[in-house]
Amino acid sequence: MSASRFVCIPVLLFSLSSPFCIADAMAHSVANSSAASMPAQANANKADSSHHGVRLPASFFAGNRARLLAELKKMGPGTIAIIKSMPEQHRNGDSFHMYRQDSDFYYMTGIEEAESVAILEADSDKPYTLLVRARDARRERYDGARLGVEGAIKNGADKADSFPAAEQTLKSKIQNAQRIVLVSNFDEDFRRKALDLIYPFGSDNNHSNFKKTLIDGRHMIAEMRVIKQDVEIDMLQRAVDATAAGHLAAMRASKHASNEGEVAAAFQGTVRGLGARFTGYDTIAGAGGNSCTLHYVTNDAAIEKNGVMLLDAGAEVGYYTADVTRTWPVTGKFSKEQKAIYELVLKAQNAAIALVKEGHLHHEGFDAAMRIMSDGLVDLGILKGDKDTLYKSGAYNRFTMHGISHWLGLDVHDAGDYFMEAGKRGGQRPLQAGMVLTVEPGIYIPKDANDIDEKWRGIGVRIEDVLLVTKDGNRNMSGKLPRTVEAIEAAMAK
Ligand SMILES: [Mn+2]
Repeated sequence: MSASRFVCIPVLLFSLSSPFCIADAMAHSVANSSAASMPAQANANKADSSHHGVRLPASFFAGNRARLLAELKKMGPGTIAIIKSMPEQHRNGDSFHMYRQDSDFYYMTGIEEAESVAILEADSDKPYTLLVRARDARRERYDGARLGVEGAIKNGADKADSFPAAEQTLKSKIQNAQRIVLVSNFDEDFRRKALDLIYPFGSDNNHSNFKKTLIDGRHMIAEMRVIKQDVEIDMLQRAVDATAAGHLAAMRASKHASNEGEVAAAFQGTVRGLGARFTGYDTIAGAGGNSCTLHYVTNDAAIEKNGVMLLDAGAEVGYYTADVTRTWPVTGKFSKEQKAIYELVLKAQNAAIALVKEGHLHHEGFDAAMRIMSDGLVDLGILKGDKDTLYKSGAYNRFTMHGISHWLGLDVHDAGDYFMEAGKRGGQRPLQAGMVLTVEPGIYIPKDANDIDEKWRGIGVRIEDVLLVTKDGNRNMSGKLPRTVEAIEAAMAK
């Protein structure tokens, strides 16, 4: 998915289960399988490519808590962290969106249940308290089993309480703390409640409550998440492999499909069958002119038979999401104009990928890609004038639109800074081994670009791969999925 300019950089620069713990059973399947070497082909042996129910091991979550606790200890005595789960989201009427845990909460706990609160106390030798929903036999017959206090302890908590009694636990932990690090990404009601407990409204004789320090902990966890651990990289590879199988299925389905929905369904059905309970973001399957709408997700228009198909879609496996885009001709054979645009985007992408190396800055790939696409658009006659002048003016941005890279992990636009010096923006962060990022340049000539030769209109091309920064360069985690004109035409001919 393309990051908006706003998210990543101004100056047009960057960018673009079961509720119960099955950790033990699944930990070994993650540890024992070399996910990286799994075949990505749609026709791969089902047993080899299935990711149903995979989970990170309990040691991963315990390790993350230990790292955060070490940070809390450095902040001084009486420091605690409070981390809140994702609230349930209404869809309509009495229907809810399928529940998906908050990424920060998951990273710290591995707990998938709603209405959960994790408390970490730096000064305690039993630092991890989990507050959970009470067991409820009737509700559990409807919605499935709940952890309860016993399940919370089994999942690594030192202490646990269930609501409503847990309200008092939360209150006393806050009362006894001097410094509270709060992480409540999306639960505004809880944030307000915590604030009321930390700084009670009204009078306080000795004002002792008002000496407490409240710290927003989101940035602390974000920085932990930027460098991926080996088990996370394995999980991301699983997500990418399922995604690659989905893209191949979609490419082949598009040859006989009459509607974009059939192409999106081929992707979604394939990855769901391989164990992806969710996609990491809404699938973008735009045919013809819809390829030029960056976040086109309605996917229900008729397919133009001689047009391109742009599919930007990523399976989420074990909470980690892929983010891959391919663009192909639905006929299976690129037209002259489609090929010209495609090869220009590919050249830009290859140049940017070559700059994904330790020590290089995040924005270098963007600069290289934009120069290539700007000059290439002049060569094709789409931009007219002097190459240097046009590049400096940013005229290409009308067709390239977005940044070309973002972090990837638990979130499609994953947590973490792109700039490291206060006041500086624009992707100055040096790349480090263990970072995972996308590289995704695109060129889009919309149908209403009436000043552009008609033969180019309605062609939108984005090519997006998932890159792991390694000690000696990078690994294209989605590199097995056809990417060149020849490889795509060959894959569609099968
Ligand atoms: Mn993306």
